[in-house]
Amino acid sequence: MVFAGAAVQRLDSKIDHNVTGKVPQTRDSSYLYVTMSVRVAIMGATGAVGAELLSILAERKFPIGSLRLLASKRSAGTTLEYQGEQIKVEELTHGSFEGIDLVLASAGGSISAEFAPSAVKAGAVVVDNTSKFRMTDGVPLVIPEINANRIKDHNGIIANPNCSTIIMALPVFPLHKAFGVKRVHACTYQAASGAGARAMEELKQETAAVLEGKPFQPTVIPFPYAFNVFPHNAPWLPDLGYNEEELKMVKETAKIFETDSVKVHATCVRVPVLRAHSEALNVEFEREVSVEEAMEVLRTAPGVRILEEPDKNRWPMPLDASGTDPVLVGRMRKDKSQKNTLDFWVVGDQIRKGAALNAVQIAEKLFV
Ligand code: NAP
Ligand code: 2RA
Repeated sequence: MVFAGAAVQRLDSKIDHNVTGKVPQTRDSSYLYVTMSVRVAIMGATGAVGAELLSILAERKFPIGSLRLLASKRSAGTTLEYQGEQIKVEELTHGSFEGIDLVLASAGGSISAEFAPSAVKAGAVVVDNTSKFRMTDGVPLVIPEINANRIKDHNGIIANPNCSTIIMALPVFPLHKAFGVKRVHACTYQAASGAGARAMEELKQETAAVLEGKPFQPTVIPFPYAFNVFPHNAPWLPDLGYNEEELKMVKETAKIFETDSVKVHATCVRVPVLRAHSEALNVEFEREVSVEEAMEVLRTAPGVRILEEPDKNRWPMPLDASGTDPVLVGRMRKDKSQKNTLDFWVVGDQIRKGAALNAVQIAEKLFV
């Protein structure tokens, strides 16, 4: 009790931006106060995921002992607010990780490739939001509600799955455990924010320009985006016929579920929504499963919330999920074209559960 009070006092006190020395690794309760102070660095702090990491760390009262905000040279010297304090953004360098316990990385795959090894060398654990290490052997790919047990296998890096994978896997995994899933066919409806903060801004500006009848030259998204949809802008892989976003859903699901028996096929599409991805999931089971049985499982599935008012034809929408934690599920029905198959609709805030929240949940398992 006394130690919990000390931790609260510590959280409420000024952030020490220059903490040195190592956090004791012991879990002895006499060290609780110190152990709960984690020296955190955010790589990509000025981005869409970075901003959400800051909110979620504060919201969930993550026990921060010091906080270092890292971004490119472009942002160095600007400030970001954390719990009422203005913190200066620093340029990311290989020396940025001295005295850091936890790195939350969201500056892009090539940046993680270059800098995560330096962070690990400096003694930090990296929770990586990029795709760089997701399929690397020895790097756990974790959705805490599904495979938190894998966190302990890390060698310094733990990967966050792709947002579309997380949003699909959260409801599908408990259904798989209960009834055995043979195949998932996913069609995604992905928001602009999945392509970063600049894509969100561009969609707003382009929409305004189109409404005003003005010409608009996009610089982030390579297609007309306002009032349009297009197959996901991730690189197209002609030999496979998939794009990289679709392939991530296929491969990452197998790694997280630890089986190749659940076949995944995906068509990923970008829609002019600012935030939160939607997915239509068509799920074939090993046996006949009723809507009632499946909904019963999902009612208690961690990280999942059923949201529907069938009498009003009202189902989950991106605006329902935006800024919230759970993956919303609704509109489940039998697929009458194929036996043992249910079809349903899921929506999740991909910057939160698809990225920042999932990363902070992993960090909580490591440090709190
Ligand atoms: P974003 O909004 O474009 O932000 C990118 C961040 O990376 C910015 O802070 C940027 O800093 C920083 N950065 C870029 N180049 C850098 C460099 N050379 N050195 C240091 N920092 C650099 O992108 P995001 O949407 O947050 O995504 C970040 C990562 O998370 C990506 O790998 C993405 O695939 C992954 N992810 C995103 C989502 C999502 O929903 N957005 C979901 C899951 C995973 P400056 O401001 O200085 O340029
Ligand atoms: C998207 N894969 O394009 C990204 C988010 N991680 O939505």
